[in-house]
Amino acid sequence: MKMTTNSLTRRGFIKLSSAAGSLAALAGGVSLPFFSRAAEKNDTTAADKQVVWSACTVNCGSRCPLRMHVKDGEIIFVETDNTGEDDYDKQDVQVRACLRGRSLRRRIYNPDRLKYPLKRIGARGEGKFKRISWDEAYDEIVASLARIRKDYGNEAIYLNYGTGTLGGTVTKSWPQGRSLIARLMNLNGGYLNHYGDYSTGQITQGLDYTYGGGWGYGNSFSDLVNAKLVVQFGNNPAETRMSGGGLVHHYVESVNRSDAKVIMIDPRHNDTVAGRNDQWVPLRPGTDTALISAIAYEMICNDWVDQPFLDKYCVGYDAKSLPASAPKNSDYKSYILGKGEDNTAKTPLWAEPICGIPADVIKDLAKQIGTTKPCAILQGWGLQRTANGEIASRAVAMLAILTGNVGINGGGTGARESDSSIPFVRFPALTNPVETAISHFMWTDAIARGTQMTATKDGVRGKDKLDVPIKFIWNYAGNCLINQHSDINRTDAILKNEKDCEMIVVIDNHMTSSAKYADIVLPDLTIAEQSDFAMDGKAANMPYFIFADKAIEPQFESRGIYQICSDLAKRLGVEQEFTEGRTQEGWLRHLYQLTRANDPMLPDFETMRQQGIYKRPVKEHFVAYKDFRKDPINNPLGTPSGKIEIYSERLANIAQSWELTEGDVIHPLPVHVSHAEGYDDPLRKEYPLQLVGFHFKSRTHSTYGSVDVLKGAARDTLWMNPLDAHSRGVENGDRIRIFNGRGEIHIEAKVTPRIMPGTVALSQGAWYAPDGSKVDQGACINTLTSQRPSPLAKSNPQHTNLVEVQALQA
Ligand SMILES: Nc1nc2c(c(=O)[nH]1)N[C@H]1C(S)=C(S)[C@@H](COP(=O)(O)OP(=O)(O)OC[C@H]3O[C@@H](n4cnc5c(=O)[nH]c(N)nc54)[C@H](O)[C@@H]3O)O[C@H]1N2
Ligand SMILES: Nc1nc2c(c(=O)[nH]1)N[C@H]1C(S)=C(S)[C@@H](COP(=O)(O)OP(=O)(O)OC[C@H]3O[C@@H](n4cnc5c(=O)[nH]c(N)nc54)[C@H](O)[C@@H]3O)O[C@H]1N2
Ligand code: SF4
Ligand SMILES: [Mo]
Repeated sequence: MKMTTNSLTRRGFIKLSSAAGSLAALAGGVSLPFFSRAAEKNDTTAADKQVVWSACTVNCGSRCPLRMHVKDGEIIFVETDNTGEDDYDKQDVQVRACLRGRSLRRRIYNPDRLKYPLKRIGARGEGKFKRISWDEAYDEIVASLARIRKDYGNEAIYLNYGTGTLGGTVTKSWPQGRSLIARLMNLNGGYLNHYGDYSTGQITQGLDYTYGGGWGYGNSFSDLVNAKLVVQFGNNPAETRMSGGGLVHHYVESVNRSDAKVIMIDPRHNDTVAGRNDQWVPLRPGTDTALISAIAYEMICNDWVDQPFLDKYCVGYDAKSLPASAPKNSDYKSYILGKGEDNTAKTPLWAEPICGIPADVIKDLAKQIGTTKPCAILQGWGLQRTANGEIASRAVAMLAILTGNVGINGGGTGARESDSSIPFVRFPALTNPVETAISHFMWTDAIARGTQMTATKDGVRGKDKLDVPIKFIWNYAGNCLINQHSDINRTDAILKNEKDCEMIVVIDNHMTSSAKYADIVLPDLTIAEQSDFAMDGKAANMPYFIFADKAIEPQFESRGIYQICSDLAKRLGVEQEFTEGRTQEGWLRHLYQLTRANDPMLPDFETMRQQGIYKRPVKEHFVAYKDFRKDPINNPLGTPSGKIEIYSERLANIAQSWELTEGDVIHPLPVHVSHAEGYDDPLRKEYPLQLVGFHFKSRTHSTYGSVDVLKGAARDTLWMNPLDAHSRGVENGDRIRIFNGRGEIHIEAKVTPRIMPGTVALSQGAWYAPDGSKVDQGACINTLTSQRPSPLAKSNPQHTNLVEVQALQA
């Protein structure tokens, strides 16, 4: 959309001409002059109408500005960014919201919206509540906190994972340790920490052992213009980074500009390859390590590996660079060639029956990857959200390492792409006096068997073992209490026992399945009912942030998180320490002032409020570990050796000292291992199909899941290959039951060749809707997933499941 009524300033921001209209003061905000082309057409008497910049702050990997058209105090429709020329080459791109953000109005005014504070009167999960006043709710919470602190201490208080509003600044829900709840609890003696997250628990640890620094970085998507070949493992930006000015936009524009061929390795023909002339290589879930080992075999045998790179930058490729502590023949090359402990050469014929990819296709992949330079190797986060995702994520990196593509333009590291954001001073959460931490995924265990959990068995950090179980849960902007955490029936049984976890407080906008398990429910404001900065606008070369202003008054009796925490702080005797005498608006101004002091290029607060979005194009592509590549002595990596660790001594030590569940493997090398509920688990006799989840365009996890038009636009179905469907008498559109030992779901089948035979796929995030006989008619995949943690990160293996499918009688 070209701007006609406003002039453009540098970077394509709208400068509002004074003649464009008068600024009408809103309570707590300033409305924008009316200039929308669409609205002009619809309504020429626009004096009573305002357009207010807001934002979509959910956890979808993007962040989008929304322009709320408000009439008589009601949002009547939603538009998105209309600034700039929308020209990629000029790095002046409109950050256009996806179908979800554009339907935010329907989420705000949804019949499921929470209206008043509630107190549970039925059993947990039953959804029976009575309306109470805010004062009553606060009294209950404060009394419970005091009792639990006295009886168990602060380590019994837990802040559950929740990303519903991670894009906010005041409203920021994730990381939990940086939320306002954390600030409040830090002023009240602290709480039990968690490390890791549901998104990246395994890769964060896996790639830390390879590249160091806690995280594996990749080149920016914009750098794909320099690539000659792009190889992606389970990466689906078309569905998981949907913002128009965000990452998928940079991906598409860059790939279109380069001559690079794209190869997608994924059990599903995902939306990123769909409709493009790309090569799809389907494989069995959880077998990427076998494929990669066989590609490595071909590359070694054909001399396609970059030996000088391996010698100079890496530890443990061959005997030359193996650490002194490592046993003989424990290097990667020996493992691949069959000279290691298992005496098995990882030939394409060895890999074929494991991953289900024909040996000649594997050979061809090896040739393409080994002989085309530069080659960008990328992974999404799907293959690491698995039973041994730590090893799988390290294996993908091996392809980039063997070919010497790390640290160069057009290359990559095997990690996911990096993005850039504009540094912003965050709301200070203060310091937690408690240092003990569990993995984000182990909280149900910490309720049920907390004092049995140890450092070497369960990954407890900061202490050898937990001293107390979890007794109090804060659940702010999260649906992980039920919907998004694995094995709903197990969670249900644990939470139903009110003697174990004694108090659950849910702060949300909607009556979610998690809210139904709360003892106290507090109705929060949506982003449209308050002002906040929306941060971390994700883009390759054009980071941005948004001023999300208050568009409408609070609905019903809902209160914002800042007010809720301030009110509770008052009752806890720490009001002054919590607020520091500032209102929410005061904090926004304060944080922005601190940010601007570090970054004087930013517009002043009022200008920012009016222009809504600030974009900052960056000229250079980001190349991960570029400095290390140039000079590894002076720019060492964060690993103990300062080099890329193919063989990790740290992992070798952990493998020897931790107590692992039978069948779990931690290994110093990225080797292929069997794991629970994999393709070779004997349990397949009973449950023969591998079930993977995926993140779906009609929702952000469960958020937006109750919006009717979105449900209609992209329906939940179980993807099944015709071979698997027809052998079970299932036709496209039939209703089916999916089940395993943990639960059962009823849903419609989508019979499609877009899925690997033997594998079925179900989108994650659908709203759990049990029908009284424990069958989930809502088709929430977590009815079927497992709480068995991954070996190293103790993280969620939610894409690793065995199931069976049967047709349901019509
Ligand atoms: N099986 C399976 N499970 C998964 C995954 C998977 O791939 N497969 N993915 C996992 C991943 S990667 C993640 S990140 C998690 C995500 O799990 P969650 O962080 O729980 O994400 P959502 O389901 O979107 O829940 C966010 C909640 O915040 C609420 N919310 C939205 N806006 C606001 C607001 O302004 N204020 C308040 N108070 N609440 C708000 C929403 O109503 C919703 O209840 O799920 C994990 N679960
Ligand atoms: N629309 C939308 N976008 C989102 C979200 C959302 O809920 N909705 N959630 C956001 C969040 S919090 C996150 S963490 C990211 C998640 O981003 P990802 O984790 O990358 O997304 P997924 O869809 O879980 O997985 C990506 C792909 O991996 C494939 N895959 C699964 N198992 C394997 C395997 O063993 N090997 C290989 N090679 N591929 C495999 C899946 O089929 C899928 O196509 O998405 C973000 N974006
Ligand atoms: S869900 Fe994500 S891509 Fe869609 S509008 Fe919201 S922030 Fe943008
Ligand atoms: Mo995530």
